[in-house]
Amino acid sequence: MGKIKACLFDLDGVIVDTAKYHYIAWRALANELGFEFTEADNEQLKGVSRMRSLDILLGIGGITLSDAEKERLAEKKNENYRRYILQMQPDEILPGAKELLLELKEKGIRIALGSASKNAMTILDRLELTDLFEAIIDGTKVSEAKPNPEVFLKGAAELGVSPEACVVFEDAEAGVEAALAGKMRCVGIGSPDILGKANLVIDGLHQMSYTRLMTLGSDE
Ligand code: B16
Ligand code: MG
Repeated sequence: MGKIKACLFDLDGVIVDTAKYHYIAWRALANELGFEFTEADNEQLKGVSRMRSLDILLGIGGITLSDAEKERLAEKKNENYRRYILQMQPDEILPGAKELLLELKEKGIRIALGSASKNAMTILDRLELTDLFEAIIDGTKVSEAKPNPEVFLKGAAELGVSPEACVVFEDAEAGVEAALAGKMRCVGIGSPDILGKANLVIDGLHQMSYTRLMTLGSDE
């Protein structure tokens, strides 16, 4: 295990909870198509790309559509979702996230974003966090979805840090798998039942610090 030089952060579920807005927008679409979409159903969409999310939703409703129609519905959902994220405020940043980013930056740890979202820039701007990230890799910059490690490997490359010196923070199982596939260490944010493959699982970034980060790769 090499020295830790960089941290790569997922966005939704790690820095901010946008899942609630995704849920409202996906549920509206499902209702329009004539079926229910529950909060439990929404769990399946976390960390998953927009088009894959739509496929899962249509599967729940037992609906088959043409690619053109799917594009139209994904766009419609996104327009609805953006109405919510354009109203977001910095106080929606999850506990401890900004404090950790500032502490790591001060200690010389390099910081990148690795998110599946094509709306990541809008969200970071609304939260006034954009300047804290040296590299931002989002859904507009990758061709392979998590668990493929592309998003994190691109982040490490843009920082000029080797994957072995990176730690990824992720709330989705596919994201943890992506980090490990990229030969990075990973801290899971959420339940050990789901994120058990991660090197460490915590409830949120309020439980992380520079000192604790440095213990990763040792015996913790
Ligand atoms: P968009 P992350 C993911 O973000 C979300 O968890 C997932 O629910 C969403 O479908 C995906 O972004 C795509 O988002 O529609 O904004 O492009 O967790 O990878 O930061
Ligand atoms: Mg996430």
